[in-house]
Order: sequence, then C-alpha cells, then structure tokens
Amino acid sequence: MIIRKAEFISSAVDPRQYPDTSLPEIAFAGRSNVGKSSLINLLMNRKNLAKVSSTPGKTRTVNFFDINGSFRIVDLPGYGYAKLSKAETERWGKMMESYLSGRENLIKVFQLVDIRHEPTAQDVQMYEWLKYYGLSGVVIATKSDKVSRNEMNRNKAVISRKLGLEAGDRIIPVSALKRSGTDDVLDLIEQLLAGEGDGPEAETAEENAQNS
Ligand SMILES: Nc1nc2c(ncn2[C@@H]2O[C@H](COP(=O)(O)OP(=O)(O)OP(=O)(O)O)[C@@H](O)[C@H]2O)c(=O)[nH]1
Ligand SMILES: [Mg+2]
Repeated sequence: MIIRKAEFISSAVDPRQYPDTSLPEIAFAGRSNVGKSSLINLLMNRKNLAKVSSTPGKTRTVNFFDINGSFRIVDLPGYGYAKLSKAETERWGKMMESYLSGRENLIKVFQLVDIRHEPTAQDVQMYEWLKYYGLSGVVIATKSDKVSRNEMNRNKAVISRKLGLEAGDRIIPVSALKRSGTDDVLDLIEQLLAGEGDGPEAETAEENAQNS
C-alpha cells in the first residue's frame, strides 16, 4: 500500500465528536507506552502525526487519522498507566466502551503488546473485549529491537498462548526503532480493507472506478 496522504482529523472523548461513518476504521489498542502512536507514525512515514512520549499516558483521547481519503486509523488511549486516578480509569473505560461497542465502520482493532513481556492481566482483558465485539485476531508485538531472534520466537509463543490466539490469527513483530515490520502491517491492512469491500457496495465502488 502506498500512503499518499495521512492527515489528523479529530480527537474525541465522546461519540458526538467522532467523524462520520463513511470510511472503514482500523484502531490501535494497547497498554500505555507500548508504542501505538510510534507505530502509526512509522506506518504513515510521518514523524509527528500521532503524538509520542516517553511518559506513559500521552494519548488520552480517541484520535482519528484519514489515510489516502479511503480509510481511517484510530489511535486509542492506552491503559495500565500507574498514575491514573480512579476517575480517569472510569473515563477511559467509558471512552473505550462507547467506541468499541457502537462503531459500525470499525473493522478491526490491532492489539499491541510489548514483545519483551508476558501480556498483563489488562492486556488479556482488553483482548477478551475485542473477541467479544468480534474485532480480535491481530496482535502486534512492539519493540522487537529489544530482543534477540530466539527470544522473539519464544515470546511470540507466550503472547499467543496467554491471549488465546486461534488458527488464522496473526501476531506481527514490529520495531519503530529499526523501522521493521511495517510492510507486514500495511499488507494486512490492505487485505482487511479489500475483504471489507466484499458484497454489493464493493461492486458499486468498482463500477464507479470503471466509469470514471
Ligand atoms: N526501542 C523501541 N522504543 C519504542 C518503540 N516504539 C515506541 N517506542 C518508545 O516507547 C515510548 C512510548 O511510545 P508511544 O508511541 O508514545 O506509546 P503509546 O502506546 O502511544 O502510549 P500512550 O499514548 O501513553 O498510550 C516512546 O519513548 C517511544 O520512543 C520500538 O519499536 N522500539
Ligand atoms: Mg499514544
């Protein structure tokens, strides 16, 4: 996939602030500091599209990005941030729940986990949530520059077992530092978007393309 355009659209805390549902969306979820925003910048080949910080809790809202005018990437606020107050945790839960449960144009949520560590209880809970909403199946293991190839394979197996991945599910190692893994993620996004196009709407889109 060639990224011709990647543009920030809006930040939302509430469904009323979401953009319209005309484009399919793929969201990135994961623990705070796992590297969601870094990966989005890497995929889009842009330094500061999504805000990155070494301090956990940088992304506090649901952030929408328009890609090529044909789909959206959604940067979700991280969880498991130690300093989060009870009120903030509740706010996070509400924000996530309303996005995950009610977003008709959301086709997949990529779950990011740190390749160095066994998934936390919250990672497992998040992934269960995605399963419940039919949005699971893609796990991205970040910071692969921090482990050897042997460790990578071993840790992938641990992550896979702990999250309960099934046949056909994917686990993709990436490194924002070494800029690796992006082609795999972009190819997968392309496949997901193509699959989304099955059915009558895709035919219409194809016809439109042929007619133009
Ligand atoms: N070594 C290494 N560091 C990374 C990688 N990806 C991200 N980081 C670093 O991890 C820190 C957190 O990255 P972010 O992209 O802001 O993480 P996030 O998941 O968006 O965090 P929140 O917005 O708090 O939810 C930053 O200091 C990044 O530079 C990676 O692949 N390798
Ligand atoms: Mg972030």
